Amino acid sequence: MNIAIVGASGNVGRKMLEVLEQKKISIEQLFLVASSRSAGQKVNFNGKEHEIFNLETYDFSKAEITFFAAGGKISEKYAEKAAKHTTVIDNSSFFRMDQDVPLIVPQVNPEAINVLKKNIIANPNCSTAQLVIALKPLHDEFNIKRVVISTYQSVSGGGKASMDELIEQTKLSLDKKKINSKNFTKQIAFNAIPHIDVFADDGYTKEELKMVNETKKILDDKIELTATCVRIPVLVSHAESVNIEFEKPFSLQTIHSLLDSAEGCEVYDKREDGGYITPLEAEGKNETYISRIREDKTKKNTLNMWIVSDNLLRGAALNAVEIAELLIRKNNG
Ligand code: 2RA
Repeated sequence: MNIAIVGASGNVGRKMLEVLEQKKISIEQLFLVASSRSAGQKVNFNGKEHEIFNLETYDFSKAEITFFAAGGKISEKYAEKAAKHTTVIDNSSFFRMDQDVPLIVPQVNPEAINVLKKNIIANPNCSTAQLVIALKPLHDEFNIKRVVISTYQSVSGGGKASMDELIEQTKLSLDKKKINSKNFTKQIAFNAIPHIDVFADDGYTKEELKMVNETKKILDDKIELTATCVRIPVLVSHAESVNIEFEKPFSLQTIHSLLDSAEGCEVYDKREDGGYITPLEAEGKNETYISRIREDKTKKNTLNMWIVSDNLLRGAALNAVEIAELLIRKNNG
């Protein structure tokens, strides 16, 4: 299998290399591709140096599978052209709601891979991926009616420059120096910003609309959802406070065991000091953690819980590589 990564020098591209090394997919040749700014740089993969190719002149027929992790504009410009020669797994939002492009979390809707009209598969938004992986086993059993989500999203969702800026702002703030935010709409250090991605006319942000629309596409169009997405001064991992109303009554014990046995999920819920998972602990882990599971006593058949996952892994690189594994299994019959 020959594999290519477009955006190999970015946050998600570099994570993909780490995941591919761990997964030990048998890769014959790996092609790393990026803009002219990074072209020519050398990157180590499995103990071997790989030179980064220039996207503008790269030949997409070199690899059977090509990951795109360079943002929506690059996917818009190059992915359909590339898909004539290679199966594209796209991490951007550009094709996610395209009816002819499956949007996949392998543990939730693997069957969607069977119809590949454009030879492009979309990877969901990070905050959606960790949500649906936890909702799926509960929806199968108790039928979800409505979900209310508040997110606590790390700055790595905004890229490497946002991570660097959080560190820089934190130092400036401790030194009582003036802060001019570049990658954030307000100071992020020691703050929380209720705004991720651009505003739509109805007052929701695009990040909030992505959570709603993508969850419906992946899991079930009938589920009603509403979200508030907030950026917090954490480097990696997104957390979500989630309120779920079911059609059927549930027991907390069944919720625990369904979540704990679901592939990709792990329950850590001790009802004591520190008996929950925080973003720092989820960093670098493949699991989506669920804690603080409790009944919402104000509404029938309703539950509260806390979901935490490494946004660069489940929300991006790991999910994309698992889609590739699914594709390879399908192609091998
Ligand atoms: C963010 N969800 O956290 C976005 C990244 N895809 O900004």
